[in-house]
Amino acid sequence: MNNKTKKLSRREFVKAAGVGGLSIGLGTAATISSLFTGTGMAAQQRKRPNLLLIVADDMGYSDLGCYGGEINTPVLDNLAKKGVRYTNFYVSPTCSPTRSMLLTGTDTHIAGLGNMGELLAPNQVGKPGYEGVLNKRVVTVASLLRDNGYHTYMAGKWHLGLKPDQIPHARGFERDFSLLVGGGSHFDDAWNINWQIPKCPYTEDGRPVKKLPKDFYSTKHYTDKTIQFIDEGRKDGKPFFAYMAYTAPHGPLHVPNNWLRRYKNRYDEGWDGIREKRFKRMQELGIVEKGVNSADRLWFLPRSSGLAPAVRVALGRKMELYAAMVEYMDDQIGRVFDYLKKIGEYDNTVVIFISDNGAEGNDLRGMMAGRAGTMGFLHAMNNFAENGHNSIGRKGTYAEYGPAWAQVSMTPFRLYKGLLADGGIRSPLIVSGPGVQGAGKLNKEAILHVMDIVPTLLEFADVQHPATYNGREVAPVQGESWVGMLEGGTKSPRGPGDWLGWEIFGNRAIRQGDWKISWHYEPFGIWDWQLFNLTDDPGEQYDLSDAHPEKRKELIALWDEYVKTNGVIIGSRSPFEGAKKALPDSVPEFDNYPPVRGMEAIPYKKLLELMSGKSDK
Ligand SMILES: [Ca+2]
Repeated sequence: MNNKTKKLSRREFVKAAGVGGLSIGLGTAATISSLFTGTGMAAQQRKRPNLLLIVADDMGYSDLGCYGGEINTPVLDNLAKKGVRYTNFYVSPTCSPTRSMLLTGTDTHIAGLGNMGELLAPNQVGKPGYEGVLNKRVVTVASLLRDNGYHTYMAGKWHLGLKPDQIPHARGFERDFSLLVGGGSHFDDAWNINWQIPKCPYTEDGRPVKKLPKDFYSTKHYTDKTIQFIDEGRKDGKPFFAYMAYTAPHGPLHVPNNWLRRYKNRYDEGWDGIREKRFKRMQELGIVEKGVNSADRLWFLPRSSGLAPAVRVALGRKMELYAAMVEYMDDQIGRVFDYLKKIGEYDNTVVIFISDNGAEGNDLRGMMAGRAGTMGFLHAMNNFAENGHNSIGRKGTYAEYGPAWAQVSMTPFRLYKGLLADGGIRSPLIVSGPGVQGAGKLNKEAILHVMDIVPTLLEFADVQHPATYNGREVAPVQGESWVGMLEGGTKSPRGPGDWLGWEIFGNRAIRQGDWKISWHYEPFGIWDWQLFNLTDDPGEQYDLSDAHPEKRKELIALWDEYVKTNGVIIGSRSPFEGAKKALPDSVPEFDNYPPVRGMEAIPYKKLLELMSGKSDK
């Protein structure tokens, strides 16, 4: 956003070069030469590529093998070898705001998700940009591509509105199989997390789905549907845009029965050791620089070595399920790639892979279920109550892996989903496909944003973003197209003066170049602005406000501009307003759990002896 100079789109550049000669194009040497090498040819002279946008739900920055994770993800690792990985790609810290920007290219406070619909504050209700659904001030990339000769398909999570004029079918998707809400059971029982809509609503081709098939598992079904849609639409030779919005690995942690033991005992050692190993691999891969530190373990979390072995195994079990969900998704993405290879379309498909927000460290089930006696509590007790060590992962259970493992998934960053430290908003990004130069490389220079994806897809498809759509004015794109960068002309679509902004639940942040300011409710921040240098300190551990007061001031001025440009209304209530009271100031009184002697838990027999006074040791 906020580019000082207007950039020419590929189409404008080709036109300018053709009419007035190369001198008026003022493009880079590489862009000019691409005119002659063929990568920048006008639409009519080249085949428009298929566009495949794959989104994971709540997956962490460092989970994939190609980002340093120990989870087995050969398909995405291979995609990274064929394409380019980016280390500075940003999303919103929660689901629906990211999706609003992903599909419209403009800020979430304009697109209708200024706040999540489920969590609107009283002073935001009824205000423009706070509809809680994708509003009519924006047009989706699906509508524009559909109107310009693309088939448009979606399978997976929508989370941008339930009513007939708000669903994927009404917002540009010719065919869809969609979960309309934020998340729930991954199986055919379809329990929603949210008691207000007890069963998850799904649509297929715009019509409500009455019953899911008995063997339904989210990731598998969305993959089947994507392949089916592409297959049924390919006769006419039109290119496709497919949006695969997986719900993995969003809670509840559910995996097909034959995947339940896939990572058995792989996480018994606990989070600290796994996190250290990830960090080391990330440095070896060049994802993070040698010589920088990762964020400290969050102040309210115990060292994993202080846990009794049986407790470590029980908590590691949750990470086993999470890892299995991620690998299963990777495996299913492989099915789509295999299918595209079989029909000869793989090499003509631009693939973009991202996660929609940071890994989930909040107790979502707790937030939804609330306290005993509430409807949410009854709903959770009734449908997600069986959560023993041997049951989790199966239908009817609700497990999440909690903040300690979320921190592992977000190595080396601080915090996680819902918050504006980079642990909430940094995502992996892999881009591959025709014209993408630099196979296997890492790009660490470009600071990219999820709003960039719409202008990128439109430029690949040679479609202009309009000022009006169906007679109504639509908000302009704020993102920057990556096509010039992908084709090797530039390192980044943004210059040193460009910046990005965020606000949700009253927390705020601005990033410009190496610098970031953020404002968080206590105890996640200090209820005031803090200044960080992300290049030296990606874990946001050192507040440089006192050392660089001028820089802090400059970035606060950008925040004011962000509020003005996007109509931000700080909520009168925030889900984080009580966090200071809810979280302890430090690791709760003991470091060992359960109470241990040395590293041994107290055996039950010993406990009985202690209780009966037969022993005092
Ligand atoms: Ca999400």
